[in-house]
Amino acid sequence: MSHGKIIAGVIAPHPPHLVYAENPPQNEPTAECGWETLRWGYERLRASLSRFDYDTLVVFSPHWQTYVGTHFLGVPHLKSLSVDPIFPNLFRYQYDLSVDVPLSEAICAAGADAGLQTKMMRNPDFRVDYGTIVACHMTQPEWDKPIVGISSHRLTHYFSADVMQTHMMKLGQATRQAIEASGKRVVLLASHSLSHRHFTTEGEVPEDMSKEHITHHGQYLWDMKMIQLMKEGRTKEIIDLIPDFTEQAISETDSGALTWLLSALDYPQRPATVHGYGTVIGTGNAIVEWNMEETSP
Ligand code: 2X7
Ligand code: FE2
Repeated sequence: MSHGKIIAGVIAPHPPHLVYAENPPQNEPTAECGWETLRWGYERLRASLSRFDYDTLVVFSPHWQTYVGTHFLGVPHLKSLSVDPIFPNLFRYQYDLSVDVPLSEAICAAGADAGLQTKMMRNPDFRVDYGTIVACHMTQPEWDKPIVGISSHRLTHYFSADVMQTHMMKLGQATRQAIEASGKRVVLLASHSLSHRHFTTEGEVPEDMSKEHITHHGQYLWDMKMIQLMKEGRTKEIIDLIPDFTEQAISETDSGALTWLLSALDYPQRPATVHGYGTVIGTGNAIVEWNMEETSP
């Protein structure tokens, strides 16, 4: 069977602050407001995706960190409490989610065929990380679609960003091939921030937006450079810049999420839609969509 398709690829940032400020029933802490430019960006993303049918969300998370290979969620149903270890005051979220295990297994096997170390995660008591949950919640708060969860193999830290990129390009290609063979229509989420230097202290009222700004102007310049390339469809240049961006802006691209996404989309030259940009505790975050169903200009 074929005709499977990636209908869109999205950079879907995961600061827990965004879920906190939305006040969904699953999250225990409550907020008055906050980070609206990003939350409204997610509203625009949801409106854009709602124009198309799809079966599964495939999400790559920097906060599911694995040191031997890439792991995939492999349990059909996962339900528990997810707590952000740095911001337990903001994120204590009761999740209840379904996993598209057949697609997860297919991507895992395609990665292994491409020479990567891959493994299915079969522990029914596994705690799903907040990077997965926040990106999925903000994209599809109804949780009415199954997900595939992909870990971040910490290659940048063991080796270098260049080694990470060679592996994640293969994983992206394997992801695309497995999706095409599955017959499913899929949205990919690369769950990550752009520049990632954050403040080391938090104000008394976390959602006090008078305190929110980028940590350092150099980070902002990097974020704007990368976003401009996305808007112009210059994705191969983004790949070339990821090692420097990762080092100089301490970007969460160290996780491999963006390299995986661009490779899975086959380095799209169509302009990306930037639904929103904003800072969260000093980090730079953008919601960016490459919609593959729209006719390219
Ligand atoms: O994981 C994160 C992040 N990437 C950015 C900002 C704040 C918290 O958590
Ligand atoms: Fe993060």
